Amino acid sequence: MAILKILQYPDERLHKVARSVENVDESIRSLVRDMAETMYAAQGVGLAATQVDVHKRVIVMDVSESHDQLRVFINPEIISKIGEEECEEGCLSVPGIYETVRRAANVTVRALNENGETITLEADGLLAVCIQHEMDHLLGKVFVEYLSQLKQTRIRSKLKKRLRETM
Ligand code: GNR
Ligand code: NI
Repeated sequence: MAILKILQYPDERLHKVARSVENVDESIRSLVRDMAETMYAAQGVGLAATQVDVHKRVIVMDVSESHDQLRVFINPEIISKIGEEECEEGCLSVPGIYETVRRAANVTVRALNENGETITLEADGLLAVCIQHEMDHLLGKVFVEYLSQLKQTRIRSKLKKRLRETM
């Protein structure tokens, strides 16, 4: 297992579009294990492969308080979206920034798990928010893109400044 480096906004690689996984093989399972280790180490509730510079449609997630309910979504598709809800979001690629985003309140997602089996899950609450947030990453979209241009500019300069200070 390995802890992977998480790309930090504004890194243009966060805007790459991920490709579908053709075969859920040992290399994908190895990626899933590394992504899970990376997510737990960073104390996140989800991680998309895009964030570790792997442009494949793979997501790991664990919204449980006990941190022992890992969920894996490969080639996820949203098959139904209901309602709207606002939630304050954060992102491991945009550290220290928390902003409110409006998304569907309830989603049904179909995906493959790490064994290549089809799973269907209906989600609401944080799980629904997280699924949509991670699926955006796979499309090259970061949550700050839902904010006003002014806020995006402020966040970019804040993070660039912080990056300079830590070098
Ligand atoms: O750890 C995370 N917490 C979170 C909180 C509210 C809405 C979305 C998230 S996802 C985030 C981890 C992350 O960046 N995943 O891409
Ligand atoms: Ni994120």
